[in-house]
Amino acid sequence: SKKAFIFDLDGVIVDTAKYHFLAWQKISDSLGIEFTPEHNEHLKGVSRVRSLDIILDLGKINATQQDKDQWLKQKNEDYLAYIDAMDESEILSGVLNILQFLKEKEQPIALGSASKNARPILEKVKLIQFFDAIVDGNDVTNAKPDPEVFLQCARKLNVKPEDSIVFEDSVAGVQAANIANMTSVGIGDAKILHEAQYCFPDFVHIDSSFLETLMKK
Ligand code: G16
Ligand code: MG
Repeated sequence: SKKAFIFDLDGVIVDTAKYHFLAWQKISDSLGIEFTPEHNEHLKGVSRVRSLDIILDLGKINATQQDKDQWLKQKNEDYLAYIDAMDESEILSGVLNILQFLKEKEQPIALGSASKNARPILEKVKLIQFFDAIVDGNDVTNAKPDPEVFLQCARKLNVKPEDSIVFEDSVAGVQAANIANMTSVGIGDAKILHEAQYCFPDFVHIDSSFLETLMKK
């Protein structure tokens, strides 16, 4: 039977976290806030607006909405300059194989991301044609772990939540999939993603027999 295969973007299809980091670091530096790669871990899967608030909290900075809007605009402009330089070489290992396999098996595929820049990124790395539905930061009001983003994906694909499979690298995203009553597959460290029903270090470790098992369920 047909299952919905739903992919997160950052940390699952491409590693854009490094570009978010560089763009946030520039803002932090200009404000005299120390912002480390470790701090950046807490911004994964978190919206742009919420990310700025977390950084300002770090520096104990109170800012006007006008200032915040300016920094958000600057951050996105810098981030988009990195995105503009992306190409297919930035697709994470094993991702292309999995997408091709699922297409051959005529399984519906969706993207479920918090990013407002998801479409241009998929276009840059030339993967957009694989996706039957895209739900991103422009479509949802409630951030992960709220299941809204993944439930919208299933609805668009006309598949029941319980027949949907989510690939996620963030704890909040795994929780969102579980709350949605979907099968959660963690991509990353199994200790961190212990709430996921299955976990793999990357897509290279996911073989076709595992995917076929999911399809038969
Ligand atoms: C991604 C990143 C987050 C980023 C968010 C919003 O989420 O993990 O760090 O803050 O999108 O991105 P933008 O500023 O482009 O709207 P995901 O859900 O793809 O992992
Ligand atoms: Mg992610």
